[in-house]
Formats: sequence, structure tokens, C-alpha cells
Amino acid sequence: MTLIEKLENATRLTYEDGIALYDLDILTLGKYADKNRKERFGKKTYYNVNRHINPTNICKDVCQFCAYSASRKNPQQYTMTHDEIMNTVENSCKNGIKEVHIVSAHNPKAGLQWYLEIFSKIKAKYPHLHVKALTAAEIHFLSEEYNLTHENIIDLMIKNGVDSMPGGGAEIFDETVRKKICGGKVTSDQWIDIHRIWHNKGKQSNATMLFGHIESRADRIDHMIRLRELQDETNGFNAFIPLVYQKENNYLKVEDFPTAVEILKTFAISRLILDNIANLKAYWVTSSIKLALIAQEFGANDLDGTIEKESINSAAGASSSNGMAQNDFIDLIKNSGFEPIERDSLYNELN
Ligand code: V47
Repeated sequence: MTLIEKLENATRLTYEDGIALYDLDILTLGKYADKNRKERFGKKTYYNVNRHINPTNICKDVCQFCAYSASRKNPQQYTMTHDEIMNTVENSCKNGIKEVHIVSAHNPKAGLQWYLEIFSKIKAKYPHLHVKALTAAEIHFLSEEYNLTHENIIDLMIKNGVDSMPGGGAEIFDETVRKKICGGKVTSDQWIDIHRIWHNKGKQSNATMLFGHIESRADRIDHMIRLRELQDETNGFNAFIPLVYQKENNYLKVEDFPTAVEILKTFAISRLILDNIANLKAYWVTSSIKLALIAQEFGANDLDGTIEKESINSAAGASSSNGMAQNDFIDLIKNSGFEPIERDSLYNELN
């Protein structure tokens, strides 16, 4: 069967097919990705009203792509107190947030209790707020620091009120590239195994892929296939989120950045390869809102949310530090020909 025949029949695509997809022209790829998206979601585009909180930027690891953690390039260290975090949540609740997305650096001084009490305090005061917190990278850091297993940490997260896991820390699974960009932190196999344990507890999570740096197209396809294999096993991933690499204030030397065409092709290919992950999120923070709106025609059915404040990607050059107003978000989706639907964190439709 030719590649086009496979696309016509929605046959599952192999690793080799994935690489060959990049040689198709963008409009052909867009046609099949859009067909798939429209069959599942029509013109609906999901967003949620959320708040990102990044409670500390002190990190024991040094990822070459990261501009957020305190270092020579960013000497402004901070660790929020629980009171500061609770005030932030209180203010955001007045804006109608449904989710807090809490991701931190790997701070050896903060203590396991400091991490866990963030969740238990929020949950005690706002039981209906969805707490999405701790990436697999943070779970691995905490397990090493406190001599506990990944499962021990996961059980503590659940006990303290974490509802779902964000998809961060996946970066690129290929071991050679991973060693160069973030050697020393959670390995690819550990990242996958942590999500497997989480899913086996009946919980859901997301998966990211950081692209547009030193990885190859083949590395991206390999990353997607490894996620697809876990999803076949557990069905615990809600969304796949390709993150476009931001280049400012970090240590990674990158010469060639992906063009808009390469980014849109990557969205379309994600939609086609990941036939078992329903939602494809165009995270406007890293793709820019303009490209995220276009990505709706290349397979994306979710634009993440209002965010309110964002520190990780904005430190590396993204213009996302103050999030986006909900009305602006809705208007942008409508004006691009799609139907904005507010969702909760587990993709139930709200409005
Ligand atoms: O894991 C760090 C990435 C991630 C840079 O699960 C960078 O719903 C681009 O995972 N350029 C954290 N990216 C953000 C994240 C996320 C975001 C939105 C939604 C969800 C979700 C998850 O940010 C890190 C890393 O891959 N990152 N530095 C950079 N220079």
C-alpha cells in the first residue's frame, strides 16, 4: 500500500511512514490531518481557563534549553511561600479558573513536604479546582532526593490532591539527543514508566515533545511512536503537545530554527501518527498565537488556556508572560472560523 493509500484508508502508520510524511507537501499533509480532526471534533476547538504557577526556579539539574532555572544566565532565584501560592490561587479563582497547572524546578532545598503541601492546601480550600501538577522529571527528582520509588511519590501526590499530571519533561526521547540537551535528568524509559504507573492508578496525563532544536525529523517520529505504544497499553494520555523550542537566554547552540511550514507539518504528522491520542494541543505560548490558530487547520483541536502568568517559556523568549484574556481567546478562535468550547482538564465540554 502506498503512503497516500494508507492516509486515505486511515491505516496505522509506521516509523518509516512517519519519516516519509515529512516529504509530502504541506497542503497534502494538512488535508489528511484536517480530515481526521474534523471527523473527531468538527469545528470545535477546546480551551480551558487555567492558571500556571511555577513555585520555584532553583534547580539541581542543568538542561541546555532551559532559561527558567536560576543560573549564571538568570541569577534571580526565588521560591514562593505557601501563603504566596495560596494568594495567587485565590486571585485566579476570582477570574473563574478551573485548573491550576503547577510545575517547578528541581529544588533540593525546598523539601518534599513543601511540594506536597502546595497541593493539599489548595485542595482543602478549593476542592473543585483541578490540580495538574508535577512532571515526570519532578517525580524522578523527588524520588532520588528522598530515596523513594516513583510509585511512592505518585501515591503521595494522589493522597495530597493532585488530579492529573502535565506532560512536561519528555523533551526528546532519543537517548543521544537527550544526553546532549538534558543529560542527568529523568531518562526516556523512566519518563514513560512514571506515566505508566500514573495511568495504572486510573489517572490521566499529557505528553509533550520539545522540537526545533538539535533533533532530527526521525527523532520526532521515534518520540511519537514510543508515546503511541504506551497509549496502546494504558489509554491514559489526554493530549499530545508539541512544544516549539524558544532560543533566548539558554546554553543550547542551535543554528537552524524550524520554519512555520516545518512546525505545521509536525502538527499534522502528530495528528496522523498518534491515532490513539484524541487531543492535539497547539500550545500558543511556544508556537505563537498566530501559528496556533493556523494549526487548527493542521490537526490541532486544543489551544490550551488563558494561563494568566507563564515563566518557563517566556524566560526563553516566548511572549506569554501575562497569559491571555478569556474574551480575546474566544474571539480569536471564532474569527479564525472555529467554534471555541471551554473544557475542563479531562476534556469534558463545559460551554
Ligand atoms: O518540559 C523548557 C519546555 C516544558 C524551553 O501538560 C521549553 O498541559 C521551549 O510541559 N523552549 C514545560 N520549551 C511546559 C509543559 C507544558 C506546557 C503547557 C501545557 C502542558 C500540559 C505542559 O517547557 C518543559 C520543557 O520541555 N521548555 N524550556 C524552551 N527554551
